[in-house]
Amino acid sequence: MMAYRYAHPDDIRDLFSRAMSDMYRAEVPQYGKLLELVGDVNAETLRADPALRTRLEQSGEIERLGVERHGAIRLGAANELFDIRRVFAVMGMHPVGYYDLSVAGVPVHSTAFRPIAEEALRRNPFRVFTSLLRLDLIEDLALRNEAARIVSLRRVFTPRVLELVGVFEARGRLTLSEAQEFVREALKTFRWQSDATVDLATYRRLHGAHRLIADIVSFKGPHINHLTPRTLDIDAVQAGMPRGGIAPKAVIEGPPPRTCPILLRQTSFKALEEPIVFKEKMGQATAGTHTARFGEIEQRGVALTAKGRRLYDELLASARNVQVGALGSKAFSYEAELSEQFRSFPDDWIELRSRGLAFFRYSANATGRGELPSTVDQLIAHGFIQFDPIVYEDFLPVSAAGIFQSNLGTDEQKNYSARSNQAEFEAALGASVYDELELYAEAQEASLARALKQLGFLKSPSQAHGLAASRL
Ligand code: OOG
Ligand code: NI
Repeated sequence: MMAYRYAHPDDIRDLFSRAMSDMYRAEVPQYGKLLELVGDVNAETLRADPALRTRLEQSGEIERLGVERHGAIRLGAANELFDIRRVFAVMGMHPVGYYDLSVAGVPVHSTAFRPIAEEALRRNPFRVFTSLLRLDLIEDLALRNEAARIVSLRRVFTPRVLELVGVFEARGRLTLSEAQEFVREALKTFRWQSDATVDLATYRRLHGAHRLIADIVSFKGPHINHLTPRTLDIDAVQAGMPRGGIAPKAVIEGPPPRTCPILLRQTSFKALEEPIVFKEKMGQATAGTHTARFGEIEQRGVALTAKGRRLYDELLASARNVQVGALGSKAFSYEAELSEQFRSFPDDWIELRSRGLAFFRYSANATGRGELPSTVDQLIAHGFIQFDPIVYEDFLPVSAAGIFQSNLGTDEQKNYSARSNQAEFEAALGASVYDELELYAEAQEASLARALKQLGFLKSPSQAHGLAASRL
């Protein structure tokens, strides 16, 4: 009998994210430049901060840093979202979180497909922010129906990739050669195709309703619109971008610079104006341009608990009373205001933990001294247990809206009054989304149980679980 070798989903994801990065580098040369800049800044940051290097080495984060990316796509119809979930599942990526962007004037709702298990995240944390157009937010009924009709006619997946997804679902895995073919075929969904499926007049009407609607509806597929590397020092990259001939957006989204990074800070460069060809009308194909694809970088910090997140949202909302124009007017006063507001957010790992604001990964430490004490706090104080920040693996809706907005190139603000509709999103998805806070809490508890067990402190993880719950 022939012996097959099978591909692990983590390996398929790794292969796919590298292939995607190569494709995007070829499509958007500025992305390649940005990767170089980020690589240089990361190397310099690690050189200048040996403590950070040690921490990243211990947590295994150092290996993932070089390959870490997130991308984003926008889908037009429920069946597309349903099938993309199946495609991502082959790569061990699952929907986490629900983001309602309509509150920020963007007519989509979204989730992030990403790995969930600690092992998988360490291997390659590739994530794709995936949005679904909310047709119900197109006010013009005729245009809404037209948009729905247009997207219903397209097929964004190749027949072969869906066949391979079927094989994966039936057999639970793919052989190595199937996996390679899967990556090649799946990539086609994300590529840039400059021939629009609509004529110029239709494009203009869609564009008039919202620029993003034109981007989603007018093309054959959901081209990847950015691919974001992770930097250890976003302020340095932001400062370095103009020197490399890249124009960044005015302000960095998210929290201000801090000693202990929290959540996520992001900045982007403006979308490219790209040549496209509209569908023929009366024998006449028209050339035009479309702006969709851009570049982004991010710096990730510790995941916050619900309590920490509430504080973050509150402080951010206060700072955002200073409205920054798309062209950067008032950028300085916004940054000053942001730093001022965030002075009340503890910037010290010990306090972040003791006040229950952030999630941490616990590990047993051989250097503890004396008798084993009986509470987690004492174990930490006596050096038996150490704690390290758990990286925030998700996204921030206010930041995402800021990124969307900056690429609209204007202060265009629409306010949709419709309520968020997670139930409808999940119905389209064909699954419920994971709750990111639960995932972080589980990772934290599991790490504590492991550490306690290693110290011989408790016999069973379930006892450790009780201790974790009662003493944290
Ligand atoms: C997605 C924007 C959200 C982020 O990093 O917050 C995003 C999009 O433009 O489609 O990628
Ligand atoms: Ni992004």
